[in-house]
Amino acid sequence: MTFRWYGENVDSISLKYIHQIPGVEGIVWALHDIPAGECWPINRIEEIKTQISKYNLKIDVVESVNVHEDIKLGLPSRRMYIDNYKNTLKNLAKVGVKVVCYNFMPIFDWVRTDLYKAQPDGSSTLFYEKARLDNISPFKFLEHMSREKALFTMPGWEPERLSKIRELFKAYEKVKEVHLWENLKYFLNEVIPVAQENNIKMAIHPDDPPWTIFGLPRLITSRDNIRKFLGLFNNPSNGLTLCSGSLGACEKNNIPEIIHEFGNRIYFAHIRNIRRFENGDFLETSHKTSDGSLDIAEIVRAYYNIGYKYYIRPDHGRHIWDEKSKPGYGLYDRALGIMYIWGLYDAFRKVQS
Ligand code: CS2
Ligand code: MN
Repeated sequence: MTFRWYGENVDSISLKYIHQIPGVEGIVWALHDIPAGECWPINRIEEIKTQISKYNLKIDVVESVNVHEDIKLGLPSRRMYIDNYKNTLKNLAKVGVKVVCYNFMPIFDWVRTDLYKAQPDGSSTLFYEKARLDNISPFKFLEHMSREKALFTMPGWEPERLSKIRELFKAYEKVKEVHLWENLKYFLNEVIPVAQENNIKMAIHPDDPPWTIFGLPRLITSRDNIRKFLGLFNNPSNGLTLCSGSLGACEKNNIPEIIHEFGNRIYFAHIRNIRRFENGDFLETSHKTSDGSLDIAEIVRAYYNIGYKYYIRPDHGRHIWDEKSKPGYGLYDRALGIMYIWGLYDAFRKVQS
């Protein structure tokens, strides 16, 4: 079991607290201040290792090493950025990193319309209002997001990235879905052999939400597309981050079935529940099965049944007990999520023995 942490002086949660959550063995980390496309320096990587090891926690999983837009756009400058990517992987391997999560979403990482949507019980949570996004230009949407005032900058929403948004939209005008697949294949051909030589499993994160937004193409959205993705470079180092909340926003994505089909290529499991509404909206809920539309108990059972041996983390949580944190990344609700997952695991184990 692992827990995502944004780093000293950045995250509102200390390693000491994370260490106190039952059964957490590792930290999911990244050098968030290094812009996409640059090589991560070994001294910075070692510094994190020292901080985390003090608490007897492992550093096996990195989320994310972000892919530079020029790679997704297939521009000639991708060569340089791919070289940097490979060097980052080699540096990560030196300290024993085993899994690297990344995504291949154009321009935006995950998208929500509300970061702190008030709930009747006094908590708040992330919310996606479909109609609002369908009827707004990306530029108006960004103005709206800056009014939402994220307490802390979120990954994928860094100010320096946002300032380039107009240029990026122009550049993506010519990049259709088929081109994005080609550019992803090119990236995998280059990077997967280096990952394999360095004992690293690459784990792509699904698109969140798993459908086109602002006319930009999206690839990792469904079971069929996951199959296609794994076939682009058929190698054990080319794998998945299976994020239940991202894929599950689309009703036709049956998560337990996906786990059974691709289980041996899932190196990182994100467990999160969401409640889908008929109009296409969705709300992030507690992990409890009855609170959302996803059967988290069945999802955990699927991992249990395939004898899943890789890394799991609770994904986003709500903001409860007046905690102030990055959207989705508070301590309390994610810790509750962990205990729910452990409870299910232990129960399945008991029933089987
Ligand atoms: C998100 C993403 O759902 C999630 O896990 O928080 O920001 C995720 O970290 C990236 O898409 C991974 O590259
Ligand atoms: Mn996720």
